[in-house]
Amino acid sequence: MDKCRNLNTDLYCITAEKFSKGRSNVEVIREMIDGGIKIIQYREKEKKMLYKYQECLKIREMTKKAGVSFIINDDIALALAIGADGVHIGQEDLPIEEVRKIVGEEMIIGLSTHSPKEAREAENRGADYIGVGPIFKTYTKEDVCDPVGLEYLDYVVENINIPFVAIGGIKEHNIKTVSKRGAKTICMVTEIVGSESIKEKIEGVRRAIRE
Ligand code: TZP
Ligand code: MG
Repeated sequence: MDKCRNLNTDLYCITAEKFSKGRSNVEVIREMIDGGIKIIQYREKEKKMLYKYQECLKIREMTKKAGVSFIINDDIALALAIGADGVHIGQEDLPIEEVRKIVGEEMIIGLSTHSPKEAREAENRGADYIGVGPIFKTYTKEDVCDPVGLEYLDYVVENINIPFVAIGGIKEHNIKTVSKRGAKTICMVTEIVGSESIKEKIEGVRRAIRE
């Protein structure tokens, strides 16, 4: 089966328990799955490893049953330990070739990129998909760079031949700006996890893309 099949989707959701209105990641992910989300990334920077491992084991079971791809941010060991579908790394993590040696060919590797040069390198060096952003200003990520703007997205749409996800400050009210420029898969953190009803928000966002 094509390991990247679930990147062929409209929304890619990422966890952030501190913005989840008191709900656990397991509860949030249950709602995402019920809302029809096909790819989910676990991104928790401040939790202890044992807690993350235990939480991710549960999420792995839920996502597997539902046919949802489960990606772990940053932590290759955690991704391997729980049998994730993929790992998402940044520009300052291990070189992608080293990550590939560790995780093998079957695991998805996603890489965050912020410029045309980084996007071309990611493609040449074996990333399965890239993150493109932050498109707009975001307060969710702490060490984030300035917004890269829509011009970088235009570059990727025109020139890059692996799947990509647009990310950063994307909300229901501005998602159409991003989708109409050619981003097929859009990543959102707080807009989804911080909404009162995750299912209704997903429906609203999907409506906004279609309008
Ligand atoms: N990488 C680039 S921007 C970002 C990440 C993880 C955070 C995006 O969060 P939000 O809440 O969708 O702006
Ligand atoms: Mg990272």
